[in-house]
Amino acid sequence: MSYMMINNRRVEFTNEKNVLSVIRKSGIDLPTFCYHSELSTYGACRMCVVEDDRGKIFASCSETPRDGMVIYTNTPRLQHHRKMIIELLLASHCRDCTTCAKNGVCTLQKLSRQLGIMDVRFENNKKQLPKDTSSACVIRDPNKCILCGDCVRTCEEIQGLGILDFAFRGSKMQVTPAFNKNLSETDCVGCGQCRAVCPTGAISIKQDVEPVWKILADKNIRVVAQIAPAVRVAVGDKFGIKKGENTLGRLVAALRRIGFDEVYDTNFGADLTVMEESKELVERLESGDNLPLFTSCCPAWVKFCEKKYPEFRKNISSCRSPQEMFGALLKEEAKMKAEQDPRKTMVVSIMPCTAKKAEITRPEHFTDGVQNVDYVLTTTEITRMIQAAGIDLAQVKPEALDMPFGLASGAGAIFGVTGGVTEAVLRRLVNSNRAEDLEAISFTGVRGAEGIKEATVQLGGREVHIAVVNGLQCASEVLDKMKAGEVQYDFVEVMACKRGCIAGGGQPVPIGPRTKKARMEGMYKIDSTAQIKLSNENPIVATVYEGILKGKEHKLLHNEMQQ
Ligand code: HC1
Ligand code: SF4
Repeated sequence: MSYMMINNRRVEFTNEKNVLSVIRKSGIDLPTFCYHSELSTYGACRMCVVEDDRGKIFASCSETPRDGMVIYTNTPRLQHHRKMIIELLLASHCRDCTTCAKNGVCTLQKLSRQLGIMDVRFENNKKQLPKDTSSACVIRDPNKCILCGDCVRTCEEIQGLGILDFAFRGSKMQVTPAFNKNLSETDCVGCGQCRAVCPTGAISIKQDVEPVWKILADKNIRVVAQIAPAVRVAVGDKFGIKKGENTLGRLVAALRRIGFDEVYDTNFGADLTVMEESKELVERLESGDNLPLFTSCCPAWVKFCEKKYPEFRKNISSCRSPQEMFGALLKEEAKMKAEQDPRKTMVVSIMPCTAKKAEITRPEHFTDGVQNVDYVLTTTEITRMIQAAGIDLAQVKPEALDMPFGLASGAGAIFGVTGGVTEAVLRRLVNSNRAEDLEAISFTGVRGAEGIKEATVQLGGREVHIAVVNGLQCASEVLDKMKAGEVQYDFVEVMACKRGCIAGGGQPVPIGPRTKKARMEGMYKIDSTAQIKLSNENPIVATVYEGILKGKEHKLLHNEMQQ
């Protein structure tokens, strides 16, 4: 075991990739703007500088740990250095913190406070640039960019898209799409991962809070909420609730208090997706057409496939995503009950995802000309609404979801984590709720954080080859290999965000490795304590197939434009 001396204390290390990781392991939260363990090391912000015993100052993120190293992390020289960096950043930064989307969660703001910067000596004479509000998912404000490059590397290295890059030189340097285009003119898929890593308000979520307050106040509108699987393990973050804890009951109570008429579970929509997608897989396996079947619940992935690999468009499942299936069902139910309740029904989805904001506007997600889902609020937006209403989620007594759509299986719950859709479909096809069988499915290789996972299972007397992918760069790798004939699959699940929706672009930040782990564990815990494990064992699923859905399964649950 090697060791180094950090601030005169001995710290052991093994395979940490840089000095910064050893420092953080020792319990010191050294500040950085540009370091993320899953991205390449950029070393540009210089906030993580340390000093060695010979007075040399260096960036700890870019230095390999060596046995016997002696370093100091908070000397007067380092304090001066860090303060100077922040002052210079503030000198060319707009100062509208009170109205900024990142107010309270901005790293620049946090470090200014921590380092005791009370005044900025330099005047900001930088020309103000226009905001880019063209995307349905995120807003880009170049005036708040500190050029850390986190978004650039995330988009390139994790998503393989490279929409954003550095342009111009010196004091004119900017992060922008190529040719200074608006995001809506690029191949941006709206996943919001750039927003999730942005330390300031340079990239923020497109807000739908105001129109939702408006409909909540309108007595002629029945406002129905559906809550996505991954929201419940993240919405507690800003209320001091333990990371990864299931706060569904508290959230339901809070939504009722802020005016939602009914509150349902998107996990129920996921159960419907399992029913339809497993049927579709069996049909395609029998016919041999359009294999592999690609999942369709992640709109960022669907858009990516359409733009970058249009030759595979036909492989995407015709199933609507769970939020869309559920939205269509809720609108149909409202139509059938119009005589008893003449109010207009509007559906608001509470989602971890920014791309879902664009999904609801796509033409195939209208049924008979009516939009299935009217608004998407991210976990971050609903957090703000709950706070604005003066509600402390940690103090709210949990309440049950409304019926009839408040009952979902564990299979529906795990949609929020990479591999969950596949596991849920396999449960349906194996059709056994014996503990050994459920465990065997969970051990096929579909669980875990790797970007590409492979599994082979026996179904109906044949081997079914599966790939589970998270991150669009990994999706490119798989599709390129498929094109080259190097791999062959029958079923491919793709989620754009690393580890799935638990780390979606609309979730509360920061989303570090520990947060991701806690949220993943939280999702699996919901499943392990669920009384119903299989989607086809959810009694409400059977009821809706016999009732509202009868004869309308395709119209309501599938993407009509694709058939
Ligand atoms: Fe997801 Fe899905 S799991 S896509 O990540 O299939 O957003 O949570 O709601 O629709 O169910 C997101 C999450 C979510 C859908 C489901
Ligand atoms: Fe949205 Fe989930 Fe896809 Fe991320 S993985 S873009 S959160 S649907």
